[in-house]
Amino acid sequence: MATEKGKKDQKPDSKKQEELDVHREDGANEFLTTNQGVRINDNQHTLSAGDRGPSLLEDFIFREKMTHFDHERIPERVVHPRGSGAHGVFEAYESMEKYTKASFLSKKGKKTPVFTRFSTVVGFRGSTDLARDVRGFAVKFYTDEGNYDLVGNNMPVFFIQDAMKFPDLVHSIKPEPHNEMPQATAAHDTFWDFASLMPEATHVIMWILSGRGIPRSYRMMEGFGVHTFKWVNAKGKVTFVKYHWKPVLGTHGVLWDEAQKISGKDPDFHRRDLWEAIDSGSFPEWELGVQMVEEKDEHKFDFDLLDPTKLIPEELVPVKKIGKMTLNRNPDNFFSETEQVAFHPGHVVPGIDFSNDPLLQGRLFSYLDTQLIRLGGPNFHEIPINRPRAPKHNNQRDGFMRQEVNKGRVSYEPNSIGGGCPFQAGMKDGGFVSHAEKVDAKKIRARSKSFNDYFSQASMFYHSQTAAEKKQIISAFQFELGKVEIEEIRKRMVGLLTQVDKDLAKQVAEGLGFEVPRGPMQPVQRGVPADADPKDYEPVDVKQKVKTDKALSMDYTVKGNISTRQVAFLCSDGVDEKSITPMRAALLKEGAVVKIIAPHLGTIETSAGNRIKVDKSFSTSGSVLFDAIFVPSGEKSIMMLEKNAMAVNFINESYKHCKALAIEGQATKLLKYTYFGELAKTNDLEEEGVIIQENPSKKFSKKFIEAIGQHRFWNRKETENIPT
Ligand code: HDE
Repeated sequence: MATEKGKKDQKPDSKKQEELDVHREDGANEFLTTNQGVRINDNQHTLSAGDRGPSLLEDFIFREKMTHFDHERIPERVVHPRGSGAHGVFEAYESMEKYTKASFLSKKGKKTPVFTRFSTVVGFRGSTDLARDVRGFAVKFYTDEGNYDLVGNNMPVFFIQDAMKFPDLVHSIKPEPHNEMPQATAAHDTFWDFASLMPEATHVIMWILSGRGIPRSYRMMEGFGVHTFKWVNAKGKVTFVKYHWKPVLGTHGVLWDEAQKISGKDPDFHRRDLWEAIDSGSFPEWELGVQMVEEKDEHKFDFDLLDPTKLIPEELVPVKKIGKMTLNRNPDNFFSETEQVAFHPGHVVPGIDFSNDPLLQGRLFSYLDTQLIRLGGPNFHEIPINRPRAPKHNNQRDGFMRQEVNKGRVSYEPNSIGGGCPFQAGMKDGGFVSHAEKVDAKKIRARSKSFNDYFSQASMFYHSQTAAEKKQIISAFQFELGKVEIEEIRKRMVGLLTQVDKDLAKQVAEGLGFEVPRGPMQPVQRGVPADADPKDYEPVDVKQKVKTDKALSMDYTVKGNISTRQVAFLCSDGVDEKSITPMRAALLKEGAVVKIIAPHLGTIETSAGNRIKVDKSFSTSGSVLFDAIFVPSGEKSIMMLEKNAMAVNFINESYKHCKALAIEGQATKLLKYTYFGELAKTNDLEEEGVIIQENPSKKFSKKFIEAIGQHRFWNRKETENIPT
């Protein structure tokens, strides 16, 4: 629940917020009424013939209440049903007028209200946040020239090259149709069957099976527009752009073992994390960046700019940061705002246009179409969260749930009765004009051969990862393919992996208990049109100029900021205040969140006889919900913790998951119960983020803070063998 304090910290400072205020409803200090405004006297009983008799049909109050309830649900999104949203503001760093006439990017310091929704793709609305999946990253800019939606993902490439394949992709990855299993995962036969027959999916699969597929937080993910878009300036000059959102807190992921446990402990982990960060005034921020390519350079790359399975390596075209988005207000109502918000890549403003990416072109149809069923008709743009801030006038009329009351006799154009209004806008008045691209072509169903390089960027991605990241990808493949029942599919997929990296394929195969299939790849029965020559669809091996790109590794990300990092203090009665107090103060100063975890809720008594509040008991918490763990000193407290299996498990599991640990004073006695206690006797584990301190020292908290700032110590050895 939002605290009163938190609410006040949130900043309803935009025009869009003022507009939403008109629609906000608050029942505080008001009478309960029907939808017609009639005050209700008894909300406990239906109207009946006597106190033991049948209910009466005339009970309009009951019927209205129940009918509304019966109709509460709307269809969830066909993809991306589970998500979380927040309001915020985008501020431009400088004028981009040279490249685009979009007004929200035209002036340094210009602020534009936004609503952003993050999502998983596959799981239903009630599924877990920590599924291994792509994350949606959709931003609606309420610009003064109309709404602009940048509907992206947390990965810069997609599974397929042509929109025609989207329903097949989604059918394969969703729960299987006969028994609706499994939930929120790609780890089943139909997805890997499809993927192993669609070599173009290999690149995005590498991303999903890396830490990007299991983010630490929505606030710690990158976002990408995926497709190449066009920017058009006032003179009509085109620049191709790729969009990037870079999180100020860095890009971080969790381990798969952790993700699975979080899904049990707190399936709302990402939703809660976003909500609490905003609620506490630690507003998440992302910088918007663009990679710009001049129109004349469209064909200068080893890949096709129109191919959504390819990225432009940052080594080739650097990302220019052009603004910052800050999310500073939680929604008041999940359904009204987060559920009803309707994004559409076709919501563009003058200065922004589409490339001919065949996936993007298909999306331009799908998003409007899907809202018609999801939100029940053509007037979804009138729902408050979807309304543009820019004035809206046209001759569209009627339809289910129309709210606008259009005045006058005229709903057509041209007209003389209405004085020709509303007018078409010339370019100087901000009228949208599509980029006049010359197209002279035959009407065909085909794909350019420049799209046929399926593996070189998948290899580039894999080769850009650190050793620890590669290890995670290998075990992710072993898990995902290990869930596949049909062996032929596993083998076919490993066959594809040989094209990415021979060693990767070998190690994955080892985990699956077979040898890498020898010889030429089995013929891939991938989608080849009936009368086409399969040779035209053979993968081509393009030697990319860029073999590795450090921007592709999460290890290369921003580190050192511990703001909002969750730190568990493991305590019991008798904990030493002199140990807790300075550590807590030092962490809070850096913006971290401290939680006292103890064997029971309520309070515990410190060695000095004071009582401190317990935030969570061991049974309602778990190490996987934290970034770092501190075990403070205190003889009695430690004696109780060493007998508590959950406390010892908390420490071992944090070590296993490569988290920063600080152990002080008498707490070092606990080391003998841990899996790294022996190691700590002979090795200095500080380099690996384990800070052990027998006697109090000022440097202690500093070292711990530095360790938390590293996010994780992925190189910690032999952690897989720790049983938890
Ligand atoms: Fe989507 N996608 N998509 N998608 N997509 C939807 O629209 C679709 C694609 C993305 O928080 C749907 O309103 C097609 C790429 C996000 O509300 C639907 C194709 C990217 C969201 C749809 C794609 C995305 C959606 C379902 C291939 C990254 C959630 C509900 C041609 C650039 C938006 C809805 C939100 C949602 C169709 C591929 C991102 C059915 C046909 C590529 C973030 O219209």
